[in-house]
Amino acid sequence: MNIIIGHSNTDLDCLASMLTAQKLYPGYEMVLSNLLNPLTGNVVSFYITKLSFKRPDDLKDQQIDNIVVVDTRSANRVKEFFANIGHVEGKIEIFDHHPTDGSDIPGAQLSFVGNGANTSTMVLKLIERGIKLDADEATIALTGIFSDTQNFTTDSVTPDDFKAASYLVSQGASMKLARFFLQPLKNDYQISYFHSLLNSLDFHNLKGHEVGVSFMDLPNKVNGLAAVVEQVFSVEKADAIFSMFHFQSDDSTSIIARSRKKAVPVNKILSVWGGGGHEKAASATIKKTGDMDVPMALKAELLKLPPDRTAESIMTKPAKSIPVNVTMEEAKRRLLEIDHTAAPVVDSDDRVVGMMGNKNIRNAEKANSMGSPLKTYMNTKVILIKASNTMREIEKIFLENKFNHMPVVNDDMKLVGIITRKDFLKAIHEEDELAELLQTR
Ligand SMILES: [Mn+2]
Repeated sequence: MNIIIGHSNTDLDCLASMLTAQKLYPGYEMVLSNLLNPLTGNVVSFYITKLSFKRPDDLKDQQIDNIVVVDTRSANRVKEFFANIGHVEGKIEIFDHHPTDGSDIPGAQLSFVGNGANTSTMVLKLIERGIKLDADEATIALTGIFSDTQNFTTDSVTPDDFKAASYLVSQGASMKLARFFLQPLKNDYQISYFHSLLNSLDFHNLKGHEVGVSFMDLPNKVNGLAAVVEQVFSVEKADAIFSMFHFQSDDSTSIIARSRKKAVPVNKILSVWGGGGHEKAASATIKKTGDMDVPMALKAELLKLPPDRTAESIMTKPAKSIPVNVTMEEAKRRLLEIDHTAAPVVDSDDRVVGMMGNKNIRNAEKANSMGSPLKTYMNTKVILIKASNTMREIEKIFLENKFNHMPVVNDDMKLVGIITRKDFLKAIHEEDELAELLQTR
């Protein structure tokens, strides 16, 4: 028997990768994990008459010739299949878009393409070979791409993800159905947990990272909590959230975490409890909670994070300024030299007392009073950023004020730098690269 497998806790990209792999490898049997994520469970149940799967148990005592593995290269994530497989006669081929977790399946031939969704890579192969899909297959594949790329908004998205999606739409993929399958909370109890979770989140600013933390004590285990956490995360703007669920029935505690910031890698943080996942989504289970104060232990882990960037690390320094005691004529000359549309005005102690911009100069020119003191024309309303302000705080300052140039001051209120909106956006854009630097330090 030739088989196609994906990772345990099968997600939509994995399911779609299996389905598209079967178009490339006709006659191969899809073997489905015993553990499906809730969205995958829904798709499988709606298409149960169309899709046929073997289960890991069906592999027992079977001769397995060739294996195609999709959406994972990790031996840890395919254990439930290989536990039932003896000697593999033929070859093992892997199609994956994840970096290695250090436990690559041995003896396999790896094809790694770093698209946002693994399904995209498979679909491109279908395009290459002129293989068509029916509307249902195209819909499932598109759902997989939407899901892993978070509707084409993850950093990992490539032009090929769009190319694959475009092909799937041409094959009749239904947006209506894709939307329906991606609707995460299908059960009433999930909606109710969604509201409780939203209300129980506590926000902490930990070294500049905004982290939401919740703890719920539940009598019994519940399915679909990850989807609830995901949904809460999508409406909250925290950098990361950690939702702890204690189940009284067996005294276990699950921690489900989501992050949108590379400097807060949830998989690394949860790895102390043997958690799995990736930087942006991970979970861990503490089997016997006992006397352990899980929220405290989690906070201790979070405090090990490197601090977020501050105004000091993203500002332009030294800030060029204009002394307050000059004339408008001189102010104009200085501003030209500074080559910005505005600059801070400082007193003899380097304290910011106002802002001088092109507009102020034009006003003085119109009034024909370039000889008058700068003071008469400068903007006295100044918004200051403190050198210690975090990215979050800077963001808030920019959102609440319309100025483009924000002087940065130290604890003594002396001018030390300047941040423009462009500087801030550039810093956001470069966040990931900087986060990597911070972590390797
Ligand atoms: Mn994937």
